[in-house]
Amino acid sequence: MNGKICLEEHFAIPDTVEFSKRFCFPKGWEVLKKNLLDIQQQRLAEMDKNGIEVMIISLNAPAIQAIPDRKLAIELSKRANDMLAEEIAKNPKRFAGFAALPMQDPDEAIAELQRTVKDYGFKGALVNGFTQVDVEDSIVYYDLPQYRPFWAEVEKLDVPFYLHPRCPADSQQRAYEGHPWLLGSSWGFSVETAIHTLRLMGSGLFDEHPKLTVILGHLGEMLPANIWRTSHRITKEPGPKSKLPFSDYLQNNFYVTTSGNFRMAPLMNAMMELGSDRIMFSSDYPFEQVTHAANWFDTIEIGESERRKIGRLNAKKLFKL
Ligand code: GRE
Ligand code: ZN
Repeated sequence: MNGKICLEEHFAIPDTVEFSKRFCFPKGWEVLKKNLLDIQQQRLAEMDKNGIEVMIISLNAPAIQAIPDRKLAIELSKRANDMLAEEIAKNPKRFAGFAALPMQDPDEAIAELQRTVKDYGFKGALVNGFTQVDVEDSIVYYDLPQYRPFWAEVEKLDVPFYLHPRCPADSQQRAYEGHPWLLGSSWGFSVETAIHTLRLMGSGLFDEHPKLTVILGHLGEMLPANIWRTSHRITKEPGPKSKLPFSDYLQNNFYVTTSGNFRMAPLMNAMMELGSDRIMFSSDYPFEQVTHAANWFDTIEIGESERRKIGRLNAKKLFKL
């Protein structure tokens, strides 16, 4: 399919690129590093080859969220966003961007989102899970009260917030001991992101801000398969503050992308739980190959109108492209 739009696609700046080193086999690092730092060469060639018209680019993970020093987190977010804006300006028909945000300081996060949306035309924000604040051993989730003004601004600006994975915090890794291969994108990423999402839902965030849009990658981080049961099995006091079954939030406030999950069964879960209007094609380049994502998506047995929606039209509408 030509004219595809994809939106979980990463780059790095020299200050953040090393954060990605632990996520690949040592022999793959030089190529991954090169592809993270490149925008106009290899990346564009991959897009041309695979029928991608527009790529919305975001900073690598966990980067800003794993910098406890507020001042440095603020400074690096700005640097990354400025560099991304410069690259987009070289080819604005093909590239767009999501802001990296210093969630360590909610007011600064608001200011940076406003700046990048208004001055640079960024399409929203992509944030890599919980943030460490002030000390290394800290885990701050965005359902906490200090983030309510931030969410109000996201809703007001009418831009989506992409909740991207990171690994569970060091202090939360006992279940993974002796099995480090489980920690990253193979499993830990999804568990961590799913819990964060359920915290947001259970905090009543989407009752307070019903127009908020959150995007999840990897076909919903396993949530579409389990969301009914999660609501159904809540038997603890105090329960969630939310008013609706969690599946309602998934259908009203969420989109999922196909990033890094090129498989029919989880796509079907997402289609049945959210509907094909709320699914968008993505690859997760350069951690995945655009060719792999596109070859899968272009040939799976779904209706052609669904392929058009998921491959292009849903994103076009959501991001006003
Ligand atoms: C991602 O950004 O989704 C990612 C990483 C590291 C490894 C795999 C992966 O940041 O998909
Ligand atoms: Zn990703």
